[in-house]
Amino acid sequence: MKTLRILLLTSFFLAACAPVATDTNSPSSPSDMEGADDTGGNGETGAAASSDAATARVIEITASNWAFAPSTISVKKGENVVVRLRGDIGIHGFAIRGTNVSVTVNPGEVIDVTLPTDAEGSFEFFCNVPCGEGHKDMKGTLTVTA
Ligand SMILES: [Cu+2]
Repeated sequence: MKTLRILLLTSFFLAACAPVATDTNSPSSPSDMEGADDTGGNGETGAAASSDAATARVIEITASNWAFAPSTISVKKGENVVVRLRGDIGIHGFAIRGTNVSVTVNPGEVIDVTLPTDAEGSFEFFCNVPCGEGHKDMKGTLTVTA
């Protein structure tokens, strides 16, 4: 029953999307590349999320006991940046002061975090999960330059 329902939903969406895509494409320019991409993207689940990560600059940060590596990262204001947080040893948090960024990463886990780059300045990032004796030293600096 579940499969049937998904099939019905999928075909409904495809049926609903197809005429819209054709209508918007035909009068303007049939060879429009953006229109072609949109039609393809609608059929894929999670296409929006993966295309975000595809256009962003990815900075890998590893969290272990008791440090982030690297502990200083620098980005441009307005730049599309994703921090790929990789859990190595221990369970740690990754939070950026003055922002709503706050995630927890387990050993072996990889979490993508979109960096807020709308404000210039120096922002401390730190572990906000009590993780042992080095917890309070587990911090770094995010610099957003003009
Ligand atoms: Cu900690």
